[in-house]
Amino acid sequence: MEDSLYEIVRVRGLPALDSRGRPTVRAVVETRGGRGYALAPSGASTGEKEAVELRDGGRAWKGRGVGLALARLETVVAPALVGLDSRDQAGVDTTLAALDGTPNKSFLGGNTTTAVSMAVARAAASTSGLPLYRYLGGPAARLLPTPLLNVINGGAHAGNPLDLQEFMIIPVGASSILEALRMAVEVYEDLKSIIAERYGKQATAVGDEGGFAPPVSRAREALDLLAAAVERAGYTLGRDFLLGLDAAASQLYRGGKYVLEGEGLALDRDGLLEYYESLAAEYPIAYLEDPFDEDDWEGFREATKSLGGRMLIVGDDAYCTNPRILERALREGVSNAALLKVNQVGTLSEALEYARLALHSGLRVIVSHRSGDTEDPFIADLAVALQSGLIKTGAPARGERTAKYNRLIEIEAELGGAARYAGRAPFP
Ligand code: 2PG
Ligand code: MG
Repeated sequence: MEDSLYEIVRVRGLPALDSRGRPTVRAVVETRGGRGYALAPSGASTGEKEAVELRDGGRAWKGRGVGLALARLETVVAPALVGLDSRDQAGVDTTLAALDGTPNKSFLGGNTTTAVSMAVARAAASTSGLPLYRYLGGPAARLLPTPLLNVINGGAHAGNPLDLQEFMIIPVGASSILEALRMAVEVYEDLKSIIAERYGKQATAVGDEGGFAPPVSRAREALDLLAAAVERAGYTLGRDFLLGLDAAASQLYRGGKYVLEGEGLALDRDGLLEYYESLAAEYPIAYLEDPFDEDDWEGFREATKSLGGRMLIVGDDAYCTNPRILERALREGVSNAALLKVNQVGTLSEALEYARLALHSGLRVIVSHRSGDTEDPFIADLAVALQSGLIKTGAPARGERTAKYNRLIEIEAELGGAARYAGRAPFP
């Protein structure tokens, strides 16, 4: 195919709404021979070292407008990218970082750079005629990730008093992504019935990621609900399903203590580790994300030492998808898994570098959505491309979450007999 077809000829931005109704950036990139778009997602429990979103302030959109981000996309980014080869992702992303000129993408906005960077990859894929997962992942990309489905929401994502942010079911006993989703949906439906029976129908409203937000305050009550739902759906906990938690513990850390208001506890590092150990003794928890404050790497290390043999200890806010932070963490042996969110670092190339560093050091990588997300299914293709075997993208409900699951179903069908499902393999 002619090289010139890959040349970027036009870069545009448009405002869009995310799943919380807040404005975000859509980028559209045209090459001579194709076209790609992407939308930037947006977090609520953000890490300190994340790429910063550029927001207008003022009264319109309650201060969250993206007018300035779109203006810079048009006047600064577009003229610099036109003429570049869309396949040169690293070159494009280096240009974006140079144009931005800040350590945290605050001039262009991480929302701008993320959308543009992902749209460039899609434009190149579309020009090549390859599906995105194959363009990014090559001929070996055929592993469908095991989903971590957040079906009970707490913390910053819900209005209930639950301290921990996410309670996930993990359908490891399935043999395909479609079967995994069927099993998860059956449990999700039974979970809804059980919540309605125990707490009333008004308790079945959902939180930001499509999980239920029942009026429970203790982690054990939430885990009991999951166990009951798995059983009622006819599955065996520990065999068909494992469980996962995102403590998002930076949100709990106040004045040197981890304050679990719902539990009525204020714990030091050792106390919090004991709390996790006692939960792990009672439930088949195979995944624990951000168990300590993002700067409390000693806590992470101790959790990995004590629990890492039977579960993934995952750095999210602790690493912010930043390859430089991860390099340091790898030297210090902080965790055995790393979460990946492109918009935490602001370009696809940096996220890919982060994934390579982690995977080559034997860490598991989980490709993740944000609590404010969109109908863009980019991360489904990315998870298949990385062959990381794990994706975290919320409950099997709400369009911005199902967009990813539906894309995985589509990829699995396209691969046909060549498709593999990760299942239990990514877990210790
Ligand atoms: C997390 C994410 C996604 P947020 O903490 O892992 O589930 O939440 O996007 O709010 O940072
Ligand atoms: Mg997290």
